Amino acid sequence: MGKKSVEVSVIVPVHNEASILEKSVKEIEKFVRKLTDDYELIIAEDGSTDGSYEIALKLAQSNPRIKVFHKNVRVGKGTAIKEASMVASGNVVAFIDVDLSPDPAFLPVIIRKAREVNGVAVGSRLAKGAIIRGAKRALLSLVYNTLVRILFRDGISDHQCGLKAWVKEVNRRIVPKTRKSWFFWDTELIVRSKVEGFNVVEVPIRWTRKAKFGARRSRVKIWKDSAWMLAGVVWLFFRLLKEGKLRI
Ligand SMILES: Nc1nc2c(ncn2[C@@H]2O[C@H](COP(=O)(O)OP(=O)(O)O)[C@@H](O)[C@H]2O)c(=O)[nH]1
Ligand SMILES: [Mg+2]
Repeated sequence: MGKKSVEVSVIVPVHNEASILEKSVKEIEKFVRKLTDDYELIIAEDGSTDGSYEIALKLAQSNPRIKVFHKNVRVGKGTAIKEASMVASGNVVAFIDVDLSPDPAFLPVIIRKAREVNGVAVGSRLAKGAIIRGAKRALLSLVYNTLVRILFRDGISDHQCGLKAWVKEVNRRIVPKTRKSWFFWDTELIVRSKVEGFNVVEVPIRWTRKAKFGARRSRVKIWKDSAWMLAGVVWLFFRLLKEGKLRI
């Protein structure tokens, strides 16, 4: 059953984002169209209790390029993106956080880069000009990224940025292998792509400290999610050793 492919699939992960969803999607589309008209935009929404799903459906009705991937129960950002990727038909698949903390002007940049290196392009906030959030998260993030870089030698300084893109081959070969969800998923995608021999490159992006569409609370629970991410790192390390993909 051949599925007609599009140039670009853009996934937007959403959990309780009713106040910004519509504005954000319009903004994202504006930047995708700078690249191509042959796109699909997949709103990957789960577990929202604020009407985000209904807004997503309304958007999809008004534009056949918009699709909705919905679950009643919250499954986490990672699983949402993974499962949306598996139904995406783009030659390049990208995702961007709906709060547009990553400047959407970099969406075309990141997509072009993934295509250019025929692998994964990872937005980076640690580059010059980027702004990082509050001190506590900045520190945790530094520790986390350093740990991952030492263990997996992937050369990536920011694993958690909400703007990434990868080519179809990565989508076919690596995405289905990912097992971990929530906020660790990105790291697993990067590390697995790298150990399988794909190019993974960082692209410096602009990051706004405040969510662009009005201050809103982060969906990240800092201690709980950090603990999960750390557990994820340990899990992935032993998992890759067992798979014979990592040498120590
Ligand atoms: N589908 C889905 N999206 C989520 C979930 N948790 C967070 N997100 C989305 O992931 C993105 C990043 O979340 P955010 O709260 O901005 O994280 P932060 O910027 O790292 O503080 C946003 O687009 C959220 O709506 C989830 O459980 N499911
Ligand atoms: Mg955010």
